[in-house]
Amino acid sequence: MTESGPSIFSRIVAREIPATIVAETDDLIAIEDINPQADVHVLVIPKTETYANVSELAAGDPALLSRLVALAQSIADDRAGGQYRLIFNSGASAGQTVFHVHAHVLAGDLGEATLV
Ligand code: D5M
Repeated sequence: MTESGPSIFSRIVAREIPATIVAETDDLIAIEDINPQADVHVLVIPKTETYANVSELAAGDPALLSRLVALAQSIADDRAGGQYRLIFNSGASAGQTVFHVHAHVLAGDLGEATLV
């Protein structure tokens, strides 16, 4: 929660705005990215918005980060033979636009995707 209210991902978790949900656990949600950059482009997101970026998550709840990676792997197992690229943008100048930690899972035909 910021001065502008819950993050867009918290609003998706709360079903306040629609998204294509591909997996959900007690503390994670995985959705199709609204602007896909590859064949498979899924966001894996802790339900809590406590952590703005992957470093905060790693420091604050490493077990949750580990579960996030495991969910990314299972999505890639299902959809891309287990091979994938995992990207965390950390900071606006690195391209982060949503300050609620999330991993981009890119897989399949990556095309020209080098950044997200
Ligand atoms: O990535 C933020 C990502 O979040 C970006 O790839 C678009 C995606 N996004 C933003 N809004 C939505 C909704 N409503 N559904 C699905 N995907 C969304 P970043 O690393 O912060 O640049």
